[in-house]
Amino acid sequence: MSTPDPGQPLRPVTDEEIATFERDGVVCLRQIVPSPWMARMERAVEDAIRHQSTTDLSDLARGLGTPASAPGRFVAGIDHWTALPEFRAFACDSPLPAIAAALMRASKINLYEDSLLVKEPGTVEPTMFHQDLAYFHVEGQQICTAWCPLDPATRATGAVGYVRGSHRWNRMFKPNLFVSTMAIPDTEGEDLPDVTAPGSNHDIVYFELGPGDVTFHDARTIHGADGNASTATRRRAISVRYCGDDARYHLRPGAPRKPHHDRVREGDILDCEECPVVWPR
Ligand SMILES: O=C(O)CCC(=O)C(=O)O
Repeated sequence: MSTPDPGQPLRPVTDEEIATFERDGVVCLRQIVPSPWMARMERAVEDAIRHQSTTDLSDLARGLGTPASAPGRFVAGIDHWTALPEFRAFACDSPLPAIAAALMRASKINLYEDSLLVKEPGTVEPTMFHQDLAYFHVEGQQICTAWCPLDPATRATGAVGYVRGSHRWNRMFKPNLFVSTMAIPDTEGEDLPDVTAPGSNHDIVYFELGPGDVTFHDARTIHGADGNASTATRRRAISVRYCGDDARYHLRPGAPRKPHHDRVREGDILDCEECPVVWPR
């Protein structure tokens, strides 16, 4: 028997999955990432938490006035791929770029960034609903996030919820502080309404996932998550953000910048060392 290629999805993306992504702005792809990746990334995540600059978002939330009595922490980090070979391999060499290309009908995929999002058991901090695009210095229709859990993500442990169809609202909302609805100062856009408010009638879908499952959402799709109410189950996830052919740099006032953003000009194509082409390969 031949060994499966770790760069290939376990199965093809179906036409129905592509149609769902286009219609809903999110799709759940079950059992598509080969399990060796997940085992490899479990070790990499522990290394990143131990040695890298992750941010304790629970501390941030508590600084912003959230009561501080829970044992859990929401630990997050960004751009681990730039320093850690395992994260680079996951973002560049795993099946994720090919899946992003299929879903966005793109002939070329650039890596924009990765994020680590760990909610330890007993984390009270929700991930406030937000739109990823508001944080990205990029514009286009073909921009998405792959959200890959390393543990069971259930409603209790902090599964992500997505407002179906919100990618088509044609509205841009200010980015928030992730654990607070407070907007990042000096950013542009509308204030995001409370999409979970009783009577607001939004169609919010939560996918319960396990390792090997992935959701892909459009960068304009509004999404958020609860804390992790379990007493023993961690909720570790890696998000990888990809852009397709039509993406161009678009510098957004107030949104956090990466060092190379000082060198880019409005409308530039992304291709560069900091935003590498990862598909085709
Ligand atoms: O993991 C979370 O809690 C939120 C994830 C998210 O917002 C994202 O990956 O874009």
